[in-house]
Amino acid sequence: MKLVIMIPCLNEEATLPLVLKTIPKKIKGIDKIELLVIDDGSSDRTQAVAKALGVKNFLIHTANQGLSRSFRHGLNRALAMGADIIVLTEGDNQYPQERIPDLIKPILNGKADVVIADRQTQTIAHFTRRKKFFQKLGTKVLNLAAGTNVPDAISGFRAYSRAAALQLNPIADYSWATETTIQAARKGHAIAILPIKTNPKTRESRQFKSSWQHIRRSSVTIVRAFIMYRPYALFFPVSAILLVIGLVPLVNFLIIDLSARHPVGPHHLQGLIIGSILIVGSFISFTLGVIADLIRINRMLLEDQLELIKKSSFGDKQLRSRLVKEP
Ligand SMILES: Nc1nc2c(ncn2[C@@H]2O[C@H](COP(=O)(O)OP(=O)(O)O)[C@@H](O)[C@H]2O)c(=O)[nH]1
Ligand SMILES: [Mg+2]
Repeated sequence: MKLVIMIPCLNEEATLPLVLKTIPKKIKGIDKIELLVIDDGSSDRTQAVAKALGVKNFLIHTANQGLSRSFRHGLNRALAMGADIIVLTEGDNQYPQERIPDLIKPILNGKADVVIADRQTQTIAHFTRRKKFFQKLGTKVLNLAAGTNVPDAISGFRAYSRAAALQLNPIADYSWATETTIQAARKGHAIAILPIKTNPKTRESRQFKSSWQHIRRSSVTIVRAFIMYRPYALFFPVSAILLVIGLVPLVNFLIIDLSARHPVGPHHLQGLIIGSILIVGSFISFTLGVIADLIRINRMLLEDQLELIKKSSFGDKQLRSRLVKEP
């Protein structure tokens, strides 16, 4: 069993030594632990510091590409390194690396494919009330979209089994955490939760500069999650509501204006126009739902192919036997 611990870093020379120091050297059930530092265009001595402390594997972005891409590239590199389990932590020493053995336990025991550390955000002293509120709200809506029960949707301390990692394809620029949670759940991987206590803050979060930015980004992520994974849950209710609201003035027009009782007199053309617009809107929404659903199905097929391509290019041992077994 090989464990690859990946640490995305953007200028983390000051805190990376603390992270590396607290990573366990030996874990029961694991034969080999390898570290992978993802240097996302750092302008400081992150790489030199990591090298001096014994890190051998680097994935280097010569310019900053953002955490989402760092995560995606890192995941592929870890798979290519032959990881059976992949752990993700941060370079700012926010997470307690000493808990990695507990984090990977559900995967080692075959109980889960994804383990997400729960920061228990409601108890973190330096989080403002507003931050806590939106954290809670965002997590609730995400769970609704994903059909999960994850208490901390954006936690950056996670473990993935190889099987789960092969199936994750986050596409958005900043929402890899929520996206991969949804993808793992939708692909039928059990998700386990590990409650943790975060380390004292070493610096401000650079990902979330303000609550409003966080809300804006989370809203886009969640709407996109619905469109991508449960389009009918979004478009069909909208279509039904528009249909009902549109029918009222239209029926009213038909009864009043087309009935023989009022052959002349005031007409209700406004009703006809408004009703027609709403019903056309309802039809468009319904059609969008159908198209989005077809695209969702296509994406599933594409992802299956992508998984096979990844397996063959990462030299997965099981691939040949699986292909023989499943013609
Ligand atoms: N903010 C940010 N972090 C990055 C980037 N690329 C890699 N990282 C690393 O991703 C981790 C998360 O960033 P951080 O600022 O701690 O945000 P947090 O998730 O809110 O704690 C850190 O280890 C960073 O060094 C990037 O483009 N922006
Ligand atoms: Mg952090």
